[in-house]
Amino acid sequence: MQQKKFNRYLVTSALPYANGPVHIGHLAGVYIPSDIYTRYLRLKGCDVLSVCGSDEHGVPITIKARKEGITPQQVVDRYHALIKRSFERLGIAFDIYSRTSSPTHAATASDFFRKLYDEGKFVERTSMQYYDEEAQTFLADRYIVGTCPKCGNERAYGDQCEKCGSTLSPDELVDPHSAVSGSKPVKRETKHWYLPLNDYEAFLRAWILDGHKEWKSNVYGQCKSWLDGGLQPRAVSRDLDWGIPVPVEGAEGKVLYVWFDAPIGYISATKELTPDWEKYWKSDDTKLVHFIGKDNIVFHCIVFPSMLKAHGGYILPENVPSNEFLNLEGDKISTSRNWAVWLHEYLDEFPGKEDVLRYVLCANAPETKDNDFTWKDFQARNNSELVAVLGNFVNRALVLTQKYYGGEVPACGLLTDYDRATIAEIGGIKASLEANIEHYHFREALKDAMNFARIGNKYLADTEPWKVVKTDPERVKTILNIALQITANTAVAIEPFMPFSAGKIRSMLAVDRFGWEELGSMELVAAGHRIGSPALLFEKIEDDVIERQLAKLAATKEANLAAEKTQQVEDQKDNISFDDFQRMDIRVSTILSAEKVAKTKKLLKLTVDTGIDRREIVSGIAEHFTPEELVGRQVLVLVNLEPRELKGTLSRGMILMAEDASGKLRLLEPNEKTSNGAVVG
Ligand code: B3M
Ligand code: ZN
Repeated sequence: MQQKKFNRYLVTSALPYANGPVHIGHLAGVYIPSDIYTRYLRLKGCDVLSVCGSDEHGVPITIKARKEGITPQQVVDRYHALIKRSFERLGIAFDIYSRTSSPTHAATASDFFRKLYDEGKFVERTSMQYYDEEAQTFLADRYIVGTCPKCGNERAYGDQCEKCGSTLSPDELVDPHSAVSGSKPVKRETKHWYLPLNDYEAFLRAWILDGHKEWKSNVYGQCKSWLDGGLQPRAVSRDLDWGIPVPVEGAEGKVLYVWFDAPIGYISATKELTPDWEKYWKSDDTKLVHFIGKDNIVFHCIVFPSMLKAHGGYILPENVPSNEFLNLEGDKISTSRNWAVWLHEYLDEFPGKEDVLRYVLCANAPETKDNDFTWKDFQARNNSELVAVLGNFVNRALVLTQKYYGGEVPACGLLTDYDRATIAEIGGIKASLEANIEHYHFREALKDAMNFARIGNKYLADTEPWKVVKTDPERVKTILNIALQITANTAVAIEPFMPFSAGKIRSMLAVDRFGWEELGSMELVAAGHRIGSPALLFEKIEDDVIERQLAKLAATKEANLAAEKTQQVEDQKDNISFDDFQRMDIRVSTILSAEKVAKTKKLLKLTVDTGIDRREIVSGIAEHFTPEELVGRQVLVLVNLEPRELKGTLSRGMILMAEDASGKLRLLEPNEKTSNGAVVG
């Protein structure tokens, strides 16, 4: 197929929700691939803009605000700043990192909606939605909680049960109630505007299924199944008080659906970046590429293109090279369960190792299938690839040049066949490296970039200049000249992937910049040029560093387990009258003796002083308490419970216990020594 000629590039990266920090899954899925691609285009001198920003609307942000008792604006202000700073620290070089709470975005998204509205591109529909009469607000699905019909989880949401993963609708919940006020919601009629995606099916089929067969199979396949499943009209407004107000009369209390407004954020960010924004968004010699995670494919390949088509005048994405998901230590990364390696924490705990994370997340990227990040692999790749190959090669080339020639690049003399073979190998990498980047195969591209150092490392090991220098110093000049040219090539090749290390190599070579077009040349550093002082690019990561990270995750897992167990609270029982309660006779008592009941796992036989008398009580607590730990304890006893014969003992009463959702039992003891027989009321 004839390759289309593009004169400029517009690279967008999915706008991270500003309701939490960025983690390694976001980086591996979206931001590192996007940054590699953008840096590469810039190095080649292309006209490229890279836009991103915080996605600051939507229900998750309002839930976070409610949970913390702050405003949504305070939530997004906190996380927008944290995310923006974290990206900067990791060297993710967007041309702009904006935010969808910006005035430019509000105007852009409103105008976009208004144009579609005025041109009758929406379908208006009324539907019955859940409404909280106490809080006087419509409830988004996530704001309705109840019992999951599939697994009985009593804290399932109206859109999803986080326990069994089922996708739900509020009507499926048993005993639905409002997460805002706790009251039982009622159904109330509400009007919304829908984009009739079904009207764009033919266009999408032609554009994607016929026109973009080259898209990654995971993306193409998902689009095909959406299209084969038949597209439905999709609501583009919501009953929420946080978001961009729907810009039409009679729409009080309604905002643009977050997935309508967010992609327009790419356009508003470009507007904020340059007055020439239309050249990028409206000329069909612009190559528009969206970098996203797989859960955003439908919005970037079906919904947003349909919006752009409906609006008219905009180009469509040339490619949407979505990655799959990255897991952590074999488990799904989860913000709510704090199961993540947070970027800002990594940057604080591993100062100077920004490129190590960039390298590992690229080398391990979930490009075609979900992949797993482990700290052991992080350590192994750092130690055996970055330290032992890249760092070792560069350091030897520079240190030997310092040692033998006082830092002056020696002239290259006669070449051996091995030299020529090595130079040819070096010259052959560029084509593969470029092709892999341009086809979004960044893992393979990184291997190509690392091949410069691999070949250099082997060249020095094979030619052993430290030995040959004693017998043939002229030969060593050629060897080190070649090694320095390979070092310079390495700096060029790794720049898109590891910009910090590329910069360090350039400064150690005392060269400000290399042009991408020079990649493969063996004359990047001229004979006689004086290099700078060598320093190690990477340092070994020891086991204890990894152990600390694994311990941190273990503590998180422990905390999650405890939280899960105590999270489910028994529902309140039906009310009883005061008289009912008065009929119970509960006394403070002391356990005088305790023993296991033979042939049972759960039963203990206790002798108890109730202040009224001494009596035997059989209690099913043997799996929670040893006899020893009970003797002498004061407990509360329901003394007027009908006596029962249990395993040969007449049990007269019940020891009162507290049992949490995990089934853990706890004694209820008076807060100080109390006389037996004291009445509990
Ligand atoms: N805020 C990211 C997500 O789904 C979403 C991307 C918007 S890109 C326009 O995690
Ligand atoms: Zn469930």
